[in-house]
Amino acid sequence: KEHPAYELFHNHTRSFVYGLQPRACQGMLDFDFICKRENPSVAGVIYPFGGQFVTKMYWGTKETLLPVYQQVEKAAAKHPEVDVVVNFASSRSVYSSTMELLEYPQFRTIAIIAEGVPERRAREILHKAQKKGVTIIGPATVGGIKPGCFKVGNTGGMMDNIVASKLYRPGSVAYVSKSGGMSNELNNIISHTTDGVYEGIAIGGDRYPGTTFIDHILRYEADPKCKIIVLLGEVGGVEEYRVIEAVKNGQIKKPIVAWAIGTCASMFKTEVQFGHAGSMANSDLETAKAKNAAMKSAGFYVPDTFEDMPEVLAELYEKMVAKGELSRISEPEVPKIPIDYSWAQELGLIRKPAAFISTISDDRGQELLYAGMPISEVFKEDIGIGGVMSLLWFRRRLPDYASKFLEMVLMLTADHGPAVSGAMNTIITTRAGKDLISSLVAGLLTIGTRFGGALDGAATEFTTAYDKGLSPRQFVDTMRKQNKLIPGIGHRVKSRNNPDFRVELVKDFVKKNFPSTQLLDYALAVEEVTTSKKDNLILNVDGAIAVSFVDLMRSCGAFTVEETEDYLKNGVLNGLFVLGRSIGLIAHHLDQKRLKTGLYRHPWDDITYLVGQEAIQKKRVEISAGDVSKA
Ligand code: Q5B
Repeated sequence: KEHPAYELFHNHTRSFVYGLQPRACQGMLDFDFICKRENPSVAGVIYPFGGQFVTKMYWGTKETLLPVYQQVEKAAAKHPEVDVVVNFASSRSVYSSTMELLEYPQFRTIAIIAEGVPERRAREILHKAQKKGVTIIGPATVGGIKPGCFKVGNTGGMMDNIVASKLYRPGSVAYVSKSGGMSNELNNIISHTTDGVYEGIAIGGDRYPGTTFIDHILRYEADPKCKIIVLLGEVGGVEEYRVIEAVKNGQIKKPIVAWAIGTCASMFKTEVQFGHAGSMANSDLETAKAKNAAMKSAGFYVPDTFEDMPEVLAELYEKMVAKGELSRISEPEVPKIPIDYSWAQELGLIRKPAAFISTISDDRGQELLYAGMPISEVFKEDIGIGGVMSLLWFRRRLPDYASKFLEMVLMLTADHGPAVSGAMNTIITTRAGKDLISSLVAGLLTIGTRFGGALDGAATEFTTAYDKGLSPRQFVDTMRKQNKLIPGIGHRVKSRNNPDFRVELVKDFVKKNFPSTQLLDYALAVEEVTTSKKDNLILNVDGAIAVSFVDLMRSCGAFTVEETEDYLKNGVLNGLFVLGRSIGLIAHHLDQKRLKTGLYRHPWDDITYLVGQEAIQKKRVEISAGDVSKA
């Protein structure tokens, strides 16, 4: 359908958004949705710098995809119905992108949002646009809005604002202003004093806007659906006089309510540059005061102050209704605003059970918190890695000796040479060419009930026996009867004669610092029994740490009995070995890398091959049984 030239936007207008501006796109689609448009006003995004092909948006509450084009040519060819481009290109690239857009005759309106476009560039754009008959809105603008039809980019602000100003349906009052912020003010005033906004354009505050007041007011004059025009001018420039001229020569007959902002400029001793690049009076004619006076004498409805504008507008509207020049419209149902989940949550409108709960750390605020303790405090108080472990593992500060013990455990278990199971696995994995994490994990996965992972078992068995009142001998016998090895007892190389100094250090520290050492004493008494059988059945490093830790939890006053049981059940003690030994395993990985060792292959002579032995044995039995056929 052909649309008259005065109609820049209608409820089938289709546009491209130039630049990746998901919020603006979403705002436009939300506006379309509450206006009950049949199709979205944004046909696609043009973004020359990405390889993205679609961007996800909402249409109402459903998700939809917007195509992203890298070339204008492709976008234009794919969507010949698009005649509006909202150009979000930066001030650096807006010139080249707009000049390129102007090469495509299908684009009839281009809104340029960028601020700081060099004036010479703006004039070149304007020159070319005029030659091609293209309407430019901007630069340095939010754009404009046509209620019920189309919204340029971020015009109108948030959706609740748009609904409050009834911009989801057309009224009869069309306005033109320079500032986007002030156009929000006008939306509000017009919606409260008349039947609402028919169209609003913010031409931008630069000295050389692509279109000026008169361009839009002439369109409004030609458009029969616009009944009242509002002009919000300002100090600087002479564009208001062109409107005055058009009123005087009869080109514009519709009533204009007008005000030029900046009347306070006369209060200053020197000439004042207001917010916009063009808002400075270079002569008396350009002052807001002179403009207001000239507009008033030309028959515009000019209030005494801007604050009086709503009253003047309301009076005019009521008068026109009374005269039958305007009829009141029946209000459609206020549309429900699709509201983003995160925004609704921020407003406290919705609640949802969280899928995850965390009670140990929080990175949402300004400062990271460990169990409520700001990270800066962690360092100020120099709580060390033991202090950090007590916060994160146990959600509380433990006494200093407890933090020290945690650190001691990490230091003692950090490594036990390359020959132990975990280190071997890490080394072999590294030599197979794997990365640090894979090599570390290969080593860690070796930790189990026999190697390094006997702490939890030791804590459980020793504690249960102790709490049951079993004597060390009874405990050892019970375990033997059950055919169970005692976790925490025994070592492949350490023995009574070759004591493990790590265990000696633990014993020494615990005896000196812990309020109670009942479990450790009990375990040492068990060791007396087991070593009497075999020299290497000592209380090993896993066992010594485990029983000492139970002593700590039971006697330091920071844990209840239930908490102690829960932590032990949940495997905290093996966690100590895993954490400590990670240090060593990483060291072995780095060591092998440093040495540039090659792929490891185990020597044949270190493996006993029994392949085929069973089959030969079976044959021998058959032959001796007389089955000659099988011989
Ligand atoms: N017998 C550690 O065994 C080892 C007995 C036992 C009662 C026991 C063994 C064991 C429990 C698990 C444990 C942690 C496999 C060890 C660690 C970290 C490490 C490692 C490193 C590091 C050693 C000989 C005779 C048999 C057995 C009896 C053995 N253990 N009786 N309770 N616990 N311990 N693991 O020397 O009558 O002859 O049949 O499983 O606590 O992993 O440095 O290498 O920092 O990396 O091979 O320190 O004790 O002894 O199995 O030949 O048994 O003693 O029943 O009796 P062995 P076996 P019998 S610390």
